[in-house]
Amino acid sequence: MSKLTDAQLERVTADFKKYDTDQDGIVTVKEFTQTVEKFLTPEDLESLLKEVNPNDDNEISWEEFLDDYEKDL
Ligand SMILES: [Ca+2]
Ligand SMILES: [Ca+2]
Repeated sequence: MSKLTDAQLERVTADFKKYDTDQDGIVTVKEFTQTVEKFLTPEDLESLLKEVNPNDDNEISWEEFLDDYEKDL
């Protein structure tokens, strides 16, 4: 499934943990928004959320996060 190198996997894992501010293994849309909103316009935030949370539930799962990372390589 994953074509990432160990170094890439390490980086994406660290990123995911950074967004998971309460460290429960799931990045909620709220956690993600709180982390990135200061860097983004509302429009950019909305389109980014569509990319990382394509099924539009309240969570960005590890699979969704990884998929998006692989797409952006
Ligand atoms: Ca969390
Ligand atoms: Ca989702």
